[in-house]
Amino acid sequence: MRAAVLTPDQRAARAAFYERIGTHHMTPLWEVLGALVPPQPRSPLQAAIWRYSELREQVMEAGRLISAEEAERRVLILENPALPGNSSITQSLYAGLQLILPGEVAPAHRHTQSALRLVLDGEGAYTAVDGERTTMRRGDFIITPAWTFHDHGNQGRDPVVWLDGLDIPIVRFLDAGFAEKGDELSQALKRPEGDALARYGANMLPVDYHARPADPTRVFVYPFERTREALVAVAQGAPDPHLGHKLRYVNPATGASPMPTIGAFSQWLPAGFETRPYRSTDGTVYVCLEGRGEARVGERSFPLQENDIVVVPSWHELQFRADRDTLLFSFSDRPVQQALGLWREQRN
Ligand code: GTQ
Repeated sequence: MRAAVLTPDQRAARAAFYERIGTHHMTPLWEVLGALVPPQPRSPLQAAIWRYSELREQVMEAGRLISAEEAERRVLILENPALPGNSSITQSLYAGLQLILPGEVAPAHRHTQSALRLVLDGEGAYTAVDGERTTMRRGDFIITPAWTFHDHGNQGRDPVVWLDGLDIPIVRFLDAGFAEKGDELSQALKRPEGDALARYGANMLPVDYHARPADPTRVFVYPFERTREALVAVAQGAPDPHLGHKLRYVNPATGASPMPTIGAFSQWLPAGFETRPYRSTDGTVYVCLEGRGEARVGERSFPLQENDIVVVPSWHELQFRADRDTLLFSFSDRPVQQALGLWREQRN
């Protein structure tokens, strides 16, 4: 709406009109057009950090208050401070810290929401996806595609904590959520551990397997060891000024993101490196897996240590500084935006 000087009569006439059309469930576009069609994204979300060293105790306390079985999933949701009660960390994504104690089982279920896990603390737990287990090791990136049965268990001696990332807000927005429980607590195993990685993740595919473009990957674990090895090798070269050494995880059968709604990335920032200011339209969750440094988001600055989680809303300017060799995992809705022709980035 262009600013105009109104007489009191004009003002009153409009107010009365707005009230009258309100009874018909209508409202004037010209009062809200600027907010509906902004010149650039103005995310209502806040940049924020969750420091693992401060939160670990709270996660363990949850373990004393409720069992994994009773909770179904014992998770502390990471809520964006600007949207309390909304169970989301960005507009489109959910994140939470899940705990499973030795001997526990988180029962089998499936849902139309897609999930990723990034293992942070402790070893000896497993996730089973569609009848195959994978042992969870720190830094492993594990996915449970939409509508695949999954359960978690811990046969080791340590409490195990991982970060969950799900597309819950996307599915909620689309009113497309379905879920069901499995017949058993832990699903029966159909294949030995490592089967999917061997069949789909060794630069080969089963001879008669042809993925459709939007199919999620059958590789459901991306072992940290391999990720790290790749980044260290790549880091022999010159870093990108804005991104350091950054790779994206893919479905090896298609080259697309592992799951259609969530993109995931891993990046290496050499000690002493500082990234140039960068912004993109995909609000992103970063996890510091190794190293230490600082994330600057707009006017705010967050010191980063191992297992700290930072959310950077859409179109917020971001700079990292690495005080030591630093390895960051991140995830966002980038594949959704790219499929819709919406994704943009800006390098300053
Ligand atoms: O592990 O299946 O954080 O269904 C939220 C919903 C984890 C899971 C979450 C879930 C799960």
